[in-house]
Amino acid sequence: MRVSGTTPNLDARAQRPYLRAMALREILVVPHPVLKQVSKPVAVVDDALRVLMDDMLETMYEAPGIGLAAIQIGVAQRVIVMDLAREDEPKTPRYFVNPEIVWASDETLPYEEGCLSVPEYYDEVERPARVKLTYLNYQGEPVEEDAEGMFAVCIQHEMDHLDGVLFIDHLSRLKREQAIKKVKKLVRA
Ligand code: GNR
Ligand code: NI
Repeated sequence: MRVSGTTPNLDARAQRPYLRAMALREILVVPHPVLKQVSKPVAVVDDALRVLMDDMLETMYEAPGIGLAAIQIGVAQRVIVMDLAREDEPKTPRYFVNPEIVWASDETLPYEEGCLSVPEYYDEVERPARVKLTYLNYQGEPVEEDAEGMFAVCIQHEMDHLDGVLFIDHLSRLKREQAIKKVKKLVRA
């Protein structure tokens, strides 16, 4: 029982409002029109943007997925989060602000892709096997990096989202329509 007259510390967050819980955000699915929007470059990497990136990461882990673009939670800014670590490995969160591909290999790599915005549909997409990209990290520092394998697949998939392009847009119209039909049915259920 409390007997002292000191301020109760029932809610540390109420006393320290700068400590904010991360928040889960809703992931938009096809055929949501916002997914077709072209996202805008980020002007400055500040605390508000880091709050967005924290929320995106938590939403991605919960889904679960290995990458998430801001437009998938309805925010048209050029921001991506990613974690390619396996479940049994320590987390390796990564953040990409205003990413640009500055080089892509002629060699391509076919890979069976999925997308949190096209749930439960998977199909093969062929993309450059290696890319060189530039971006700003969580601290807003410029980075140049080479990507190959799963990293190359995922960053290209995510960067497509920033331009309103989904992996099913790389498939035949028939397959794309089948995928959207499947998601609509799933959403109804
Ligand atoms: O979680 C995801 N898995 C995945 C698998 C193969 C190729 C790309 C991806 S990205 C996807 C998460 C997502 O939709 N990101 O936009
Ligand atoms: Ni996706």
